[in-house]
Amino acid sequence: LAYDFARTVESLRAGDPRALSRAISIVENRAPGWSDLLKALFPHAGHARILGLTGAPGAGKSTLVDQLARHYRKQQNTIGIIAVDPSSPYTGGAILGDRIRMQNHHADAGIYIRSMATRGSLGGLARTTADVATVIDASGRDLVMIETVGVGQDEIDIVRLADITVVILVPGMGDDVQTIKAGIMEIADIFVINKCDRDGADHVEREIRAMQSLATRADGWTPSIVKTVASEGRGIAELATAIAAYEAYLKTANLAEKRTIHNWQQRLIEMIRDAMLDRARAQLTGQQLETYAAEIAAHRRDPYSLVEEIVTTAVLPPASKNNL
Ligand SMILES: Nc1nc2c(ncn2[C@@H]2O[C@H](COP(=O)(O)OP(=O)(O)OP(=O)(O)O)[C@@H](O)[C@H]2O)c(=O)[nH]1
Ligand SMILES: [Mg+2]
Repeated sequence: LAYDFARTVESLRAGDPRALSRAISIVENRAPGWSDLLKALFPHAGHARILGLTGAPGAGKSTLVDQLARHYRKQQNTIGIIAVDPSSPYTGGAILGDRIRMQNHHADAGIYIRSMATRGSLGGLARTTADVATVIDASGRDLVMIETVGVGQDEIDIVRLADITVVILVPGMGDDVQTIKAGIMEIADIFVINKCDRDGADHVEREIRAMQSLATRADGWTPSIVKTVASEGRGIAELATAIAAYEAYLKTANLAEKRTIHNWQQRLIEMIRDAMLDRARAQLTGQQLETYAAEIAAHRRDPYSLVEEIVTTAVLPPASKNNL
C-alpha cells in the first residue's frame, strides 16, 4: 500500500491526470489511507493560487470560470477547476451544464476539471473541498478555481479558504442585493456583475457601492466591481486585471500570508473538531446513543458528565483504551 501511494504521488507530481483523479477520489471518499496521502502531498502544495467563485444559481459562474480558464491558458498557466454541486434541486442541471460547457477544454491537458457531489455530507464539505484543492495544488497546477453556489454556510466556508473570492451578481435581482446572504457579501474581494447585456447592471452597481459605503474592511481593500457578459467573453480581461490588482494589494501589505494564517486557524479548529467527532462516533453505536438519550430524557443520567466521559475517551490513544 505504501509503495502504491509513493507511485501515485510521483505520477501525480509528474502531471498525470489519471493519478490526480485517483488521488482526489481517495481523499474525497475518505478511502483507506486518505490522510497518509495528504500528509505526503501537503509539502508539495502551497504554490497554486486559489480562486473562489460564488453566486446565485444560474448567475453564470461556470461560464465565467470557463472564460477565465481560457484567458489564463493563453498565459501558459495550468489550471484545476472544482465545481461544487449545489445541494439544492438545481444539481441535475448544474452538472449537466458544466459537463457540456466544459467539454470545450476536454482536449487540453492544461485544464483539469472535477465535479464534487455534496451528498448531504455532515458539514464536511468545506474540509473535503479544501483537501481536494490541496491535492490539485500539489500536482503543480498554477491556479485552482472553485465554483460554488452561494446559498449556504457550507459555500461560505468553502470560498473562505480561497486566496481570492469573486462574488457574481446579475441584474434584475433588484433589492435582493441587500438581502442576499450577508456572509456572502462580506467575503467578496471582487464583485462581478454578469449578464450585463441585460438591463439593470447600473442599479446593481449602485447597490453594491451603497453597501460598501456603510462598512470598511479590516484589510482596507475596497472590492472592485467588474461588469461582464460571460457568454460572449466580454469583461474577462478586466476581471483578470482586477484579480491581479487585488493580488498585488495582498502582496504589498503582506496580507496574503496573514490571510492564509488566519484561514488555517479556522481550519485547524474545524479539523480537530471533525477528528474528535469521528472518534467519538466510532465508540458510540446507534443503540448506545438511543439508550443514553432515553436515560437523559428521563433525567436518570446527566448529559454533561456523559459528554465529558466520551470526549476524554475519544482522545485517549488506542493503547490506553485497551486498558480501560
Ligand atoms: N444573457 C446572458 N446569459 C449568460 C451570461 N453568462 C452566462 N449566461 C447564461 O446563463 C446560464 C447559466 O450559466 P452558468 O454558467 O451555467 O451559471 P452557473 O452560475 O454556473 O449556474 P449553476 O452552476 O447552475 O448555479 C447559461 O445558459 C449561460 O449561457 C451573460 O453574460 N449573459
Ligand atoms: Mg455552474
